[in-house]
Amino acid sequence: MVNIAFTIAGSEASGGAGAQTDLKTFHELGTFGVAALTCIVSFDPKNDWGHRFVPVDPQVIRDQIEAATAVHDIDTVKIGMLGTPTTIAAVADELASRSWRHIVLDPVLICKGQEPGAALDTDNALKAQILPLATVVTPNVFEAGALSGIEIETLDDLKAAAKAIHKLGVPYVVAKGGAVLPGDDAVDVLYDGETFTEFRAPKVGERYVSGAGCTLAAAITAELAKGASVVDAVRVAKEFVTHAITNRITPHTPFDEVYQGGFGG
Ligand code: PXL
Repeated sequence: MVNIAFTIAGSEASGGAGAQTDLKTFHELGTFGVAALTCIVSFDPKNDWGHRFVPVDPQVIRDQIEAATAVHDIDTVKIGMLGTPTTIAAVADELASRSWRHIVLDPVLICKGQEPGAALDTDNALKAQILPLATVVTPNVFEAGALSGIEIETLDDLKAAAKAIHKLGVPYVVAKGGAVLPGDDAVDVLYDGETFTEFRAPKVGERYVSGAGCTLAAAITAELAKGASVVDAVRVAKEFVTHAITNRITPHTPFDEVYQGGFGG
């Protein structure tokens, strides 16, 4: 039997992030990938690769979630970019009307190309309506700072932020130091309300890599769909994203893109 992994996320047409990345990750980790699209992001080569962003009609998002969950037995879902308060309200309603074993939230807060005012509305809606439904949340340093109100410069700050986000009602917080915190290793921490588990890997390369956050959260989702515990899912996901970063491609953009292929050898 193949396990189903579901993502509710945006399309990023170049294949480096979003639903495209989630599906590749789901497939590489041996699950059957299913996706409902929330928005369409198209990088603009004529405007410094800025994000052109088009939301999908909320009823169409609802229809996709209805279709996916009617076709399959799905108990594990990843939430990626939602993008607008209207989208967030629709997705929150659809999530709340079904039962899930795990909801993995990658709290994508800022999409370049959105107006700051609109983005603030979106951040607040995500925190109020989606975060309380999540069982696992995977903020990076910026998102952990925004969700907790804590300024993060060190690993201890990151741990304090993870504790604060746990207090907001999320059972498992995966706070990602990634390449941002000082030191030779990319360090992520899992906090489950009692214990911190650290996951380390040597930092890779100098250039920014798109899609690492999506890949980590998607890999956690795939492992949970297969029945792993959260700590084991995060351990495999950290190995998986390190592999995808190491094997990245260098396209025409000023940043590289993760490549998930060949993980199993
Ligand atoms: O990596 C964040 C992200 C998530 N989802 C979509 C994106 C991006 C960044 O470009 O476009 C659809």
